[in-house]
Amino acid sequence: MSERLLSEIEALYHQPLFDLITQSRKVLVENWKTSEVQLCSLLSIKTGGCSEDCSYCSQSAHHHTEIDRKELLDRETVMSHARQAKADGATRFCMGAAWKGVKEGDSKLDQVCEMVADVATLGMEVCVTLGELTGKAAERLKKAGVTAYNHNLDTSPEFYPSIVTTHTFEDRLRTIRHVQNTGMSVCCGGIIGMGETVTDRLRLMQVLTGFDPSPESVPINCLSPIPGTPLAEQEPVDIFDLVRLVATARLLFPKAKVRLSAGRTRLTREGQALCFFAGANSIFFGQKLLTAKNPQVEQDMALLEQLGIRNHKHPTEILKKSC
Ligand code: SAM
Ligand code: DTB
Ligand code: SF4
Repeated sequence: MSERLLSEIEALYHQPLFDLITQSRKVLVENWKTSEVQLCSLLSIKTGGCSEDCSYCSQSAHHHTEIDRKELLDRETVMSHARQAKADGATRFCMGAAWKGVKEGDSKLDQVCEMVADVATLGMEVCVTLGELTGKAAERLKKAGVTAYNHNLDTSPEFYPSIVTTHTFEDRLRTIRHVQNTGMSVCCGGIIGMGETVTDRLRLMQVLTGFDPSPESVPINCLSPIPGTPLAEQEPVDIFDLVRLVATARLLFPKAKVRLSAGRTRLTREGQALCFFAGANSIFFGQKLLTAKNPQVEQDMALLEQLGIRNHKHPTEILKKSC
């Protein structure tokens, strides 16, 4: 797939807001059930002590943050979280580890593969985010049952060196290519509110339009400012900037799940409703993300109910119906 022109993406993004969301709504309606969003559950399977210096992240060993470091969870603990997530309605279970990455031959990769195989028996989509992968590590994860690998580019190639210096944008792209080569789906998006410009946000979108295949999901995170990180004092993102980006992502990636990810605690109910109207069709639910707060489950359920939005059908329910 060749990248869309930046000028085309800018023209979409900068049109009058109601014209933009009228278009993005149409694309959402044509491709998705607008009365459903996917509920995803997130679990940090290894927390803190990461060698990388990502300036937004609570888990970097370069910053002095107040998180409880935790070594890799055991299989049983992960499985009990996954069972609970399924019982709570999640159709996707995402496991995240604070690692620079994993290689074949690492015992930690063997352990994650066992967790993945366990969770896959529950019939949920299984997503992992473990940092850099070699081609062989990606193959092992695919064989173990991973359905999607999350590896965000986070921002534009130009702004990336201002937020991370221990690895490069090109390193991130290499991992994504390894994942694509296995046939695993790619979940790739970014963070807004780190001090980047609108052009940086749209350059990220532009890079994503060059992916072949197109990303299966595009998480849009609003920075969750973490005390002790260099970005602790960043101002919240303007809601209309977020809505514009969600709508633009919907137009560029009609078949992707556009996931309203971190930072929802700083959004109003009305703001979130507008994001769903404009094209978002997935959220992380549960009271914690990896380390940061997420809205209370009851609040999320009440909001979805008020909007008349249901959970995506569980994959096993769809199977039962078609048998
Ligand atoms: N270590 C792996 C990696 O870097 O890909 C996986 C875990 S990392 C925490 C996953 C993603 O969470 C990051 O790429 C970033 O997009 C998002 N993230 C981390 N901290 C965040 C924060 N404070 N606010 C918003 N998003 C954040
Ligand atoms: C993604 O794009 N957002 C999620 C998931 N993929 C792994 C992570 C959000 C992390 C927010 C900060 C924290 O919890 O520490
Ligand atoms: Fe480590 Fe990932 Fe956090 Fe960067 S975003 S510091 S790689 S856990």
